[in-house]
Amino acid sequence: MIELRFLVDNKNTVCFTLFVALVLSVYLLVYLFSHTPRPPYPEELKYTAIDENGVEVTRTLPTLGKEHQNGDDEEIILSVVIPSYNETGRILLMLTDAIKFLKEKYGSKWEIVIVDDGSTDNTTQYCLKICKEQFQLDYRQFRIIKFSQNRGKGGAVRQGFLHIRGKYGLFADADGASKFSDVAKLIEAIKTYETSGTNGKTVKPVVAIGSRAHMVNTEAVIKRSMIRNCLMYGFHTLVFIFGIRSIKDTQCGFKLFNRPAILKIFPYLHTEGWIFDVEILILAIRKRIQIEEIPISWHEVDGSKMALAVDSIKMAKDLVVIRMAYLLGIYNDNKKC
Ligand SMILES: Nc1nc2c(ncn2[C@@H]2O[C@H](COP(=O)(O)OP(=O)(O)O)[C@@H](O)[C@H]2O)c(=O)[nH]1
Ligand SMILES: [Mg+2]
Repeated sequence: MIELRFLVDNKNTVCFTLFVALVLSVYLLVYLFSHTPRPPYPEELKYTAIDENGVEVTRTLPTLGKEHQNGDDEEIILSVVIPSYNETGRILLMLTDAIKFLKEKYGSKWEIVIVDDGSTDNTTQYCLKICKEQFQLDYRQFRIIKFSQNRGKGGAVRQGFLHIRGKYGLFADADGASKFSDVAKLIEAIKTYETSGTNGKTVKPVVAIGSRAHMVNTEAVIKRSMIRNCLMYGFHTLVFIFGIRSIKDTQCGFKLFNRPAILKIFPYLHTEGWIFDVEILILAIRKRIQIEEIPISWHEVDGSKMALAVDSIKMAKDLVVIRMAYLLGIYNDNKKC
């Protein structure tokens, strides 16, 4: 009898030890794969632009929340952050569309911040040239942050958002896949929900994300390669399993935030790769920030920078890491990165 008891106790101890070892290994693994954005190099805290005299200048970037401290204090309604990696071939069309809309809608109360993520095709010089010669814009409307080393789309968008001045901030892809004027729909959606209180003044954090979910059976999606569509469905399933169930299109590169939402999300964002959109949404959900998904126009543009196989595997891995890191407390949504 005593021997039997000893065996059972021993079995329980072994099971318990195995369980603890498993939890520790998972923790260690997630910890090892978790990500902290690298601190910006000094040159990444500056922007390049054209001054009033048509001369190229490099100046210190304003800091989110403290932008009035360095005299950068014009009223800006909409800031547009464009992550750009080797975009000399695609960005002109996007900028033409965006600038036309911004001028008509907001006069001079807008800015574009291009984040050149270590391009090797002179994206910065190309953008400065068209900004000066084609659009005649100066530093009040058009700024470029140049990274000396590639960080990934998430890292570029994060760095851009930490240095904008607008009441609203949009990030949009450089390929012009979305119709820029659809930003008006996103702003309307945010305006509907952001004020609260009887005086209608308290501004709540709200996010409006462009969505292509209504296009699933349209030619724009069917025209994409079968492999890309398969990977897209696989990815959506994984996103669903790992916790985002209320949002149909997490990956659309056209998302708008009001200022309270920007302050609650971007300083806390860890992910610098393609999957950063999912972390933005996880943070918004955890912080009970309202998210509105708005159907927008979208078309496939050639020249994608995604390496389908490698980037898909990386995205799947990063998705699991983000989810687990929040679950295990490795990522803390109240600690700035
Ligand atoms: N910052 C940064 N942006 C990138 C990188 N790769 C792509 N992008 C930008 O992300 C946006 C979407 O890229 P794209 O290649 O069109 O991706 P797809 O539409 O998902 O196929 C574009 O504005 C790109 O310039 C990168 O490594 N770093
Ligand atoms: Mg694209």
